[in-house]
Amino acid sequence: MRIGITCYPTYGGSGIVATELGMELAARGHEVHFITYANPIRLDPAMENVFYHEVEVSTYPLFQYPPYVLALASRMAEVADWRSLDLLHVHYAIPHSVAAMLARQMTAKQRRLPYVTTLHGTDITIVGADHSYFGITKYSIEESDGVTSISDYLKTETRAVFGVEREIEVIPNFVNCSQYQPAMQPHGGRPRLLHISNFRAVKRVTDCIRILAKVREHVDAELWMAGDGPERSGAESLAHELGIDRHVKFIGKQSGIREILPQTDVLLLPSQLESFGLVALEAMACGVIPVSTNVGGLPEVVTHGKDGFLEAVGDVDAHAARVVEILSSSVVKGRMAAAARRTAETRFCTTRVIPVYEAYYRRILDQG
Ligand code: GMT
Repeated sequence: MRIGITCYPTYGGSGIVATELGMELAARGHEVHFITYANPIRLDPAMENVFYHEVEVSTYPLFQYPPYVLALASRMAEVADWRSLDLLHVHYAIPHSVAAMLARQMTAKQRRLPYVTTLHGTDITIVGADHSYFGITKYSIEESDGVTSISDYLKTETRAVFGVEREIEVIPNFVNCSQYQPAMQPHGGRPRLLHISNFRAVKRVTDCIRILAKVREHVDAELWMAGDGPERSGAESLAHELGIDRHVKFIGKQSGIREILPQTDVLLLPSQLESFGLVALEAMACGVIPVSTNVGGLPEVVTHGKDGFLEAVGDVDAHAARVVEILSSSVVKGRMAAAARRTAETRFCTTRVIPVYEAYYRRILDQG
């Protein structure tokens, strides 16, 4: 198949899923065309069967807001025409689904160009639900030739928020279990907690600092904070206030997260909401145990007490107690790390999930 993929190319789970999906499809012999405003961070553009088409958004003094959707739709239609694309697959409904809908209309005389929209989270729960985008988001979802959601939770939420009745296929996020592997040897340093995110309010990054402070009452642990965003300076100040800044390392944005994960023991994910929690899955594949919140799609990924822990949002005492429970017993840690790896392998490996996407594309193409 010849597939056009559009996503947010910067840091963020939806762009990562789209990029990894594209590369996996390319490795299976499909021709994959990324149509984005910048090179997606995890994309290896030198890869066989992968092509990158930049969307240029020119501006003009008259425009208070440069019309990105129009530039994207034009580029999608152009690439579809030049490279005879079979379909477009857009990640994150806003505004990609609308651009794909326009591209489908623009090319309708020459070819059928169906588009699949994958819903990731805040495109439904926050941005799409906002009054200013509600109508167009609902319309572009209903118009899509196929709609997928990364969890059952998000499917249910989409129905509830938008009242859409159309079919929504749940295809979970995935991890490449050969690339994401547990460490061969224990890392040898102090027990190490890790948090990875875009440091937005929804991630509750200061909870990580409070959790570490409580954990340190029992275990000499340290915390690595990977990523960057608006809440970083607040987290740094809190670490200083609590007198634990020596034990917290802000390591910034990281593109090689699969090298970092195996050097850690526990992943902290105290988010207010996660429709899936891709980072929890990537951690589990590396045998790193997630201690996260019991929200959104996380219970579809983590089984409480077996391959991780799920606690209430904001209950830092409970999160800290779980971390101490893991770090205080090599038996508990070993059992849960192995279970986490097994969950990733048996339910979420690329070898299982990518064929589901391929079959879904074929179904959409066969409907034409
Ligand atoms: O909503 C966001 O935080 C952005 C979005 C993204 O594009 O990074 O994240 C969502 O998609 C990820 C990949 O499918 C999921 O793992 C995240 O759980 C989801 N975030 C939320 O639902 C808050």
